[in-house]
Amino acid sequence: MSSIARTAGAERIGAGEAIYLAEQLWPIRGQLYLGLIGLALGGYMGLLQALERIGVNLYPAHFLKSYYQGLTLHGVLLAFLFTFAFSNSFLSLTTIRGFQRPLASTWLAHGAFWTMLTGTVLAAFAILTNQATVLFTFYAPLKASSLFYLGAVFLVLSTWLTSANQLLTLRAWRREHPGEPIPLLGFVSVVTYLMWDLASVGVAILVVVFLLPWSLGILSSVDPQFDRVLFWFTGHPIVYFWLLPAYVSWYLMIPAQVGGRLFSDGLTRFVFLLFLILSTPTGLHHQYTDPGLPTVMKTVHLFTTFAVVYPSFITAFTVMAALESGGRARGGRGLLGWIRALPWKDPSATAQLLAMLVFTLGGATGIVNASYSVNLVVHNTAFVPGHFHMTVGTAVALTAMGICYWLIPFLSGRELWGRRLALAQAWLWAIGMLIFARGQIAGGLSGMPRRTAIGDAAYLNLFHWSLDNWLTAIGGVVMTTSGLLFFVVVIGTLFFSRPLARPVEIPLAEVTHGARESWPLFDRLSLWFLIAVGLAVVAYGPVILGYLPLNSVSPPIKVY
Ligand code: HAS
Ligand code: CU1
Repeated sequence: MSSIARTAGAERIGAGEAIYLAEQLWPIRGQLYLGLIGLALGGYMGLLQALERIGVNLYPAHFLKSYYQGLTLHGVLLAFLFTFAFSNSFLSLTTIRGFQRPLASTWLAHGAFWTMLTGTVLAAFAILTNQATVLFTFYAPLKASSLFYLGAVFLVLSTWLTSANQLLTLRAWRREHPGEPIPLLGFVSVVTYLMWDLASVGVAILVVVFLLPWSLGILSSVDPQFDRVLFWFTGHPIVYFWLLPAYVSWYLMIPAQVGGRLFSDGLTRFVFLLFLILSTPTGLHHQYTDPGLPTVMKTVHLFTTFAVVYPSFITAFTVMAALESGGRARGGRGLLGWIRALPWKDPSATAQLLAMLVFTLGGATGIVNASYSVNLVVHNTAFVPGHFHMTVGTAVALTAMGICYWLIPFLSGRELWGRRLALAQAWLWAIGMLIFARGQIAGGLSGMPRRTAIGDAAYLNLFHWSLDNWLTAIGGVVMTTSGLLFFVVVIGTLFFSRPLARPVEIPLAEVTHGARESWPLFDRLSLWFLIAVGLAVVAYGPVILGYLPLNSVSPPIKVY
């Protein structure tokens, strides 16, 4: 009842349900648009990097002192600002829709926006004034200005406030619905953030206990190796914090958008719980080549990494089943006819279908990375950016753009402007990305290092990377064109489009095997969280205990 009482004065958009309070919608909108600004600027830096590959150096023309300044901007704006802000915005909305009630705290919703903005301003200021050329992994002993680390603190804080708000909303919902299964959309939204709450502890300790005091001169030196352990404690599961909002859409929204059904409520819960418990105890797969860490524990993390691939395999089959049911309901016949029958004229669905297709390759290259012995060949080569542009750069980013094609009309009350442009945008992104990834992956396999201004490298002529670099550059230009189209559509929708004739609804799938067939055990979230903590302790306890005492010998270094 309280939710109904609280809806007085609500802004009536979407399905016309007054669960979306105007004062809660503005921080949701604000974070979405802030994230998109990050996407625009960060993406633009990508163009400079791609062109650098063929010897076109545009950095001075953009008042950037070095390739590394641009690359830091690229990584931080895209991997932290865009992803976090989009996630906070989208999963706050799905929390409201899932629980069919407003968020428990408007204060926390506003807090999430303001901390996100503060973090962005601090980190962007540090990078733009060339005080932070440490890339998005900010490995010590590379040192940035304290403003950069403070910015990171605020960005993470913003995600924690969002999570706290979700948990309070879940508690309020439980009081109102004793004994009922948690609504699936609410469940996946909350579990995504629970996973991240645990995962982010590593980087929180790293920044607050070590890097921030070090950058302020309170600590004179740090232990770079130990810092890497803390970084990768968060650094692997962060990729699932980026990915799971896309999975929320693939599981719960795309089936509705293609006219199909989600296969199983219980299986969906199970997949998200597997991510909760298995995402964190895997970080050493980023450190296979690091000295000073026990091989046995690297091998343990190898196995957990392969375990966390499993929920993505389930996802591939489940989502495919939903797509097939949609394609057949739309008249698709035969073995593959259902694929043609999918709504390829709908830019929102098409963008996400293409994101899934590219993710098949992104996932496969992840399995290559994860294989200990093969990793020794590809580690620190251009193969790795090849991998992660097909995952975060496409599965996540292109899905987010696809979501925006209904979300922005939903939030702004205006029709999507330029549907054909949006459709072209989706295809260009996927095609550009495949060309780009082909360049990076082939280059990486023939030894091209990552994070290097290759166009300027003295040894460039000793290698046969010319085709790889050209493909990277061409792919980058095609993606930039796609990015430009995306923002043309967004701006067209916000400023030049008609008000919606009919309200847009948040697409929500029907489920073949519903909540009644799921297990109540899945809803005991504190139990699952404890299991996740337990596994993280088992996977990291021996690594950390065996490592101590710290070897804090490294003074700060600023190279660029
Ligand atoms: Fe990764 C490095 C292993 C997934 C991102 N990864 C990175 C880095 C980033 C990143 C940013 O083990 C670089 C970090 C740095 O700066 O150093 N990754 C994996 C594995 C997976 C994986 C095993 N990565 C991701 C995701 C990311 C991401 C997701 C972002 C969102 N990654 C590694 C390793 C490294 C690494 C090593 C370190 C490398 C090194 O040496 O430095 C798995 O989770 C992947 C599982 C995914 C699948 C794909 C399932 C497919 C689906 C689509 C189905 C398609 C359908 C379409 C339904 C198995 C779900 C049908 C459509 C029709 C139209 C019919
Ligand atoms: Cu990883």
